[in-house]
Amino acid sequence: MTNDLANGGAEPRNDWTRDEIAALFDLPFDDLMFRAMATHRAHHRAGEVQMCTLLSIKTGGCPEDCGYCSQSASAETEVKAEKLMDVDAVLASAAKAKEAGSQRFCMGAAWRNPKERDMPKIVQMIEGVRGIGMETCMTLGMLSADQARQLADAGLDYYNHNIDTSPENYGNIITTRTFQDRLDTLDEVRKAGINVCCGGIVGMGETREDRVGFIHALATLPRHPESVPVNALVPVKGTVLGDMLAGTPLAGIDEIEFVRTVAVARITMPQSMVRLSAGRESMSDAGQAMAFMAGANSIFTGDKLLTTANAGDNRDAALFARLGVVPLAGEEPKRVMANA
Ligand code: SAM
Ligand code: DTB
Ligand code: SF4
Repeated sequence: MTNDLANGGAEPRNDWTRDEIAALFDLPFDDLMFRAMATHRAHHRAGEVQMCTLLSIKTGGCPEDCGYCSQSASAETEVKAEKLMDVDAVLASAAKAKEAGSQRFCMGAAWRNPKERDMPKIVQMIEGVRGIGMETCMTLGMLSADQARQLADAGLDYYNHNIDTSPENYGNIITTRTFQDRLDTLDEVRKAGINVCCGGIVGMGETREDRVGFIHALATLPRHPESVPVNALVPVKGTVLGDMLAGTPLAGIDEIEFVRTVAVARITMPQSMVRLSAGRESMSDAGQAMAFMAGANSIFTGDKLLTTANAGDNRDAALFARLGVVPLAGEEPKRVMANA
């Protein structure tokens, strides 16, 4: 296996093979953790965790059929379809998040793709949130080249668009779009010069081989995503996967296997921010501590994700104090060059 430690601060690799990634997953847990910690320390300040806050700016009624999602019109959940929020309400929410110590404000819409009539409001939201001094992230579904350009011109720092799982497993989870559709939008985002936030979900009943394929797909993108969210499925009643996996503490994955996934993401994408995303609410403090040790260096703060509950500021503050973890000191967002 190639020695990623010898790589030090050098350029990350994009030529990982599936076998190399499978071999990382197979390592004895302490060896895997040792390598992940060493990689983390070579590229990041250990013990610092970035704080991001989510807001659902357009909730529910989504035409896509993602089997995990409370907001799909095909799911029978308690989430009601709402209109796109007003700009002022979004900015008030961002200001509150900033006051609570959050660095990045991530706005999510339950759309297959944004419509042209929505774009002026979206642009105002980006400009307004940047105006209060926060990094901006949006996740609005598929984008055309022109929409990606409009978002870039408004100053959007990051676009979140997840590949969610391995290419082989994708069709078992979502049928209304393809894995290639996701790659196409990621390409438009890159070409527009917006930083990429791209990850997925584990604990959806996938195999280890699917987790290998998921990390392999991310780590062999032409350029690694600047942010890699690793979500654990939050099982929501009325969704296909929620109903299938309800009642198990961390849905379909145990904490050790979850931490292994974080560690392999850290080793293969050394410069990326790896976000311990959905699912923290049902994780033990020890599980979260291991995930930070494995190289996770970003979280979602606050009581709510998009539609489901999150660990909350009090629990996070208590955990950070016990672990000696501090919020990442604010840094100017790095803008990437188009086609770089
Ligand atoms: N509609 C847009 C899209 O799908 O691209 C943006 C919003 S969507 C809710 C953002 C991401 O949240 C999904 O790609 C998925 O990875 C994650 N997500 C959604 N529901 C989840 C759940 N129940 N548990 C864990 N992650 C979830
Ligand atoms: C991501 O990977 N996780 C966030 C964000 N990107 C948009 C969303 C998590 C959603 C969890 C389920 C919910 O609250 O509806
Ligand atoms: Fe729609 Fe996004 Fe939910 Fe899929 S994950 S149903 S695209 S909101």
